Amino acid sequence: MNKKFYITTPIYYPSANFHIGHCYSTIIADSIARYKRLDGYDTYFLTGSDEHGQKIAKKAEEAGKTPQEYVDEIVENAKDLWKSLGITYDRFIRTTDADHVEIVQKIFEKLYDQGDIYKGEYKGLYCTPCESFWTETQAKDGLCPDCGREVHEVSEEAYFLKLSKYQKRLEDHIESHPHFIRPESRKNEMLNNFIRPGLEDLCVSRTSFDWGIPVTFDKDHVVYVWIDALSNYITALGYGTDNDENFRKYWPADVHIVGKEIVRFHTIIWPIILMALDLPLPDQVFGHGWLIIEGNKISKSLGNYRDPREYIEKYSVDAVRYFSLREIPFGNDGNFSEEALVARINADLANTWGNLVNRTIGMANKYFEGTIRNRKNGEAIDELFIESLKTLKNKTDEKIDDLQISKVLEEIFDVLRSSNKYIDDTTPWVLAKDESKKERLETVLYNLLESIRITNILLKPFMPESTEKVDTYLKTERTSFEDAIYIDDLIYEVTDSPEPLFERIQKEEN
Ligand code: ME8
Repeated sequence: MNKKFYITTPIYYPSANFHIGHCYSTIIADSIARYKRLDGYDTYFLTGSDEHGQKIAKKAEEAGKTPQEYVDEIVENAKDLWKSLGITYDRFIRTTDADHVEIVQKIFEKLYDQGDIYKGEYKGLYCTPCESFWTETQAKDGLCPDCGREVHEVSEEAYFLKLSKYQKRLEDHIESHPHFIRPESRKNEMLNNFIRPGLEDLCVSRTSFDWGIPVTFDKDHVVYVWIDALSNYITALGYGTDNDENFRKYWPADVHIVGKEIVRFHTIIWPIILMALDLPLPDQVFGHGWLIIEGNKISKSLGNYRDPREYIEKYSVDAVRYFSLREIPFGNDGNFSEEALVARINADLANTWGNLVNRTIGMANKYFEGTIRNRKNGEAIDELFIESLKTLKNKTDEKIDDLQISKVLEEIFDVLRSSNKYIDDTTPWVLAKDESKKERLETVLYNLLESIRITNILLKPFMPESTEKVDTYLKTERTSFEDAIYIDDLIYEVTDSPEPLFERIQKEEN
């Protein structure tokens, strides 16, 4: 049986249309899912929307809609966005889906029945835009540490989850599973800033609004945010239902991809809910950094962004995907700007990849009418080059498993760059002038086509549209992941009319 791979993104709040920050996490998760799928893993990729809560109810009211109407529209828009980005999710879970609601209610009941949830009184500081509760020390000067806006004091009857009971077990788990929280810096932050100082029990129900999943045994309460939201990772797979085949197959998750601000919830609350349910913990939670625009996090509450479709329409889906995957070392914060996007397109996609593909196919047509065989007229310079093709897949596998996404692309683009250098060093146009060098020339072009074929296979998860184009240029059938090896006896009959793979983008006149 194939090995399984289960990857998730956060489920985003449909309080406004999704922006390039949401695209960032989703493109990365999609690319990893595609890579694993192509590499033979039985893969499940989950994304979705986190639809309940006071903030969404308020937004709906402002818009003169019911909460359900409001989120329906945003979710439709999000699904359309994911389609235009080529996102290949297996399920888009909505926390308003009937199966999710039913199982969250069961989970809540179970935790209550076994004494992990109890009734008490909640007093605290609350940031409405962020839907976060804070302690006095966290909300310095009465301001939300995430968005900087004012928090206000609230007090109401509420149910609580006993985080404290599981503190020691959680600490042991994190210490004995060094990859559970990544990157390393976030692991230390969780341990030192949150877990070791002592976990306070968590408020898991509210009575001050009703846009949420009702608590079955106490009708004034709705389940408050995290039990509802985090459970999506198992309810989506049919946990707790008769139809739990996916759950048995895919759980525990191999990786939850999340932004750094919600690592805390995924590495403290989520594992504790799972421990209380007696379920295995996810293998890894990766907290990535933020895309920053002009010094600020791109965010729905700040509204400092444009519709991502504008960039897709202007520069192509693969350009947006490539930029998201390549520009920022995964884990760090990084700037998003149109200028940086254009610089990436020009330097990597047009000048390096596109140029190699179009130059090589042009020469194959010019010197051999498009048909290239390996004449095995090798020279010393070929050895290192061919070696780099042979070892590329091992390197990308390793980097994918380590979730170093930008490094995967760096490895592939290193080979593309050295392929261009191989052209400059072997000077095919000089070989072409000498009839006795014809076999050497054909061998050089063969090696270049092998480089284009192998890199193209490995680029498929990241840039599905352009790699499909290159397949039609090369017209080879050896395009599966298993074929990402140097093969020495193919016969290429390449297209005689390749469009430029990527056009260089000229600076816009102001
Ligand atoms: O937190 N840069 O939803 P949310 C990079 N519903 N990533 C960004 C980003 C940015 N500027 N802005 C958003 C929630 N993201 C909860 C999650 S999960 C069980 C519940 C991405 O709509 C990033 O993945 O606020 C971040 O964690 C997520 O969107 C937050 O989305």
